Amino acid sequence: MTTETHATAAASGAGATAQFRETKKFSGDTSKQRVATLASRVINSINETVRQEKVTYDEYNALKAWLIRVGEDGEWPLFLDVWVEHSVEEVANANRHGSKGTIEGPYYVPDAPVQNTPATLPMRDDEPGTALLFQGQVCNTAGEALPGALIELWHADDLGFYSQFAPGLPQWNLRGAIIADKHGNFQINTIQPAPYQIPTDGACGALISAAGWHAWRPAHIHLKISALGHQLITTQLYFQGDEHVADDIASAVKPELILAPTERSDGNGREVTYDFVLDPQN
Ligand code: MBD
Ligand code: FE
Repeated sequence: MTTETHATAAASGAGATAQFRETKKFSGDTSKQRVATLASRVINSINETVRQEKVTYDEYNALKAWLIRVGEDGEWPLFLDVWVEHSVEEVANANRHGSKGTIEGPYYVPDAPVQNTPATLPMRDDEPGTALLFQGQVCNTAGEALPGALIELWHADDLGFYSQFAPGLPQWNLRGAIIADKHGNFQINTIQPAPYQIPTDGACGALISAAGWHAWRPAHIHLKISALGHQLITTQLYFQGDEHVADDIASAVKPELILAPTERSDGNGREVTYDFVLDPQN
């Protein structure tokens, strides 16, 4: 039987690349001046590194071979989201006053099944992992509830794999879109995800092992919170006590994003409350 444990870097990379091409539309109207500024700064910083570190032809050719492999493995989305996106998010959200955002990463899929609160994320009958009740309220920066706010969430399973990017998982496993009630409240039943390991058999894994780094992201739940007239926030929530909270390979943890779930009194797993504050649309 094919299960998520048979995931390969190349297959999940191909999936992430296809998803990006399908869903991320951007206008190609950046001015010549802007392109020239950004491209020359990046190129200059590479040239500076070469001069300062006296990079050899062997090292230059190893870089060339590695870059070729990143493309072959479909790992450009993974590489960029792990090592670059955090600074883009920091710049993009610098002027917000509401809840903290963080990176989206490569595994968001739009149009997950919509449910009203209280909801249970789509999952297998025997979905492994500790049950988690995730609940809270969506408000504006004035503290007023946002009725009908949309909470989209997606996360890895108890083995650290995402549906649609690893084989053998139902299409919408552990992915959903939940509509808050008239008080902006939501209650979502799911399971606690496992920490995520960057695939070790692809180009990014090769870089990580060649550099002597580790390949882990702390366990996390991805979210997009939106409401009419407000700025959508893309974020992630982590779990207190996870050893990788302090050294996320993707540099995407912020102290405000760490959950501390408690045991439920009915013995049914754990529960945690987290409220979201959305900034008004500019
Ligand atoms: C993930 O699950 C993720 O969230 C990021 C940012 C990169 C790789 C895998
Ligand atoms: Fe993730």
